[in-house]
Amino acid sequence: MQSELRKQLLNAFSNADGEYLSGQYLADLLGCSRTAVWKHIEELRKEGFELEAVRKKGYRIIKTPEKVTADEIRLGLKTKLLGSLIHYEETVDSTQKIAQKLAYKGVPEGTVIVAEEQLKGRGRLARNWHSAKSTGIWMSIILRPNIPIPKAPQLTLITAVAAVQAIEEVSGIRAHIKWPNDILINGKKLAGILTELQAEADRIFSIIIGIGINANQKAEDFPEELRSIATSIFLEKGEPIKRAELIKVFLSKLETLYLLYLEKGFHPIKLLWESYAISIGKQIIARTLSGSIKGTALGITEDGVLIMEDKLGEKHYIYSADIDLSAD
Ligand code: BTX
Repeated sequence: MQSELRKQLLNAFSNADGEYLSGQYLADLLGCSRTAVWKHIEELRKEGFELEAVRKKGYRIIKTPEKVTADEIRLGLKTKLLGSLIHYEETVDSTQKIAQKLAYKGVPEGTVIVAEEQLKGRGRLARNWHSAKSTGIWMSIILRPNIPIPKAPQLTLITAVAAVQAIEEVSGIRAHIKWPNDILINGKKLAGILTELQAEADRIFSIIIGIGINANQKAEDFPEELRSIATSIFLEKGEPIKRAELIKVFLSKLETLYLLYLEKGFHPIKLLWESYAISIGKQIIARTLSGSIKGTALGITEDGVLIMEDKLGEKHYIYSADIDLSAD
């Protein structure tokens, strides 16, 4: 986990906006020795940051690495809640697993767990999520909203809106949401969301939001069986993006929407969500654990539940399902 001193140092560099900061200024600001400042600077260099040091002027950051380390995410991060703690690892089984352990230990709300690579990335219903090294965003966020358990799936919809908004801001690509958790572009999956709950009796202990965004994968980075159904920002746009930048924008959008939700409820999110949704008004098949239903997707309720109408005119309320667009 990132130290408080490192956090302050990176905040100082991001506030300095490319200007030099002297060793003495940093030591005073952080309340440590100049040697301690120098040690942190050396650690940043080892991580791949390029820092210029000029006598009588001080230090400034001239280049950041293409990684998603806590330090790189911290630099210029504008959120107050999300990313209050950032836990970074090079390789993990699943960031969800680490998040669950940390949540039980009582880490603060907004803690973010991020990795370069997942060996056992998880999708819904024990499916796999392919998470190739240093190509995508593999991240979990711990939230502790004071809401009733049945409302927890709304967090998936909030996250989907934040992801679409962040992807558009960073890459210019307008993706769409397929209820409940798919982010698609031209019918291919660009990102996925997995929301898991830790609850005791009728109280939510924490909600762990897992998000995987395919950022810089080339076709060959996906296994054969995914190539026709998965895509990445790079494949759509033809150029790579800075993953840490996308994370920062995403955390900032998610924080805004989350605080709006806590204050005003789901309604404003519903309106935004509908503006990005693709399946509404279309013929779909909802595959639920108790069987498949074919019909028209009418929209979502004020709680985020999908409403369908079958050909006999009967309405169905879908709480959890995989959705396919139907041919007829
Ligand atoms: P899902 O169940 O909706 O989608 C899983 C399905 O998506 C797989 O069965 C496969 O067909 C397809 N798929 C697998 N990997 C990819 C990929 N990289 N791109 C596109 N399609 C793929 C979606 O579940 C939820 C995914 C959440 C992933 C995040 S990553 C950080 C966090 N940690 C973790 O283990 N999971 C979450």
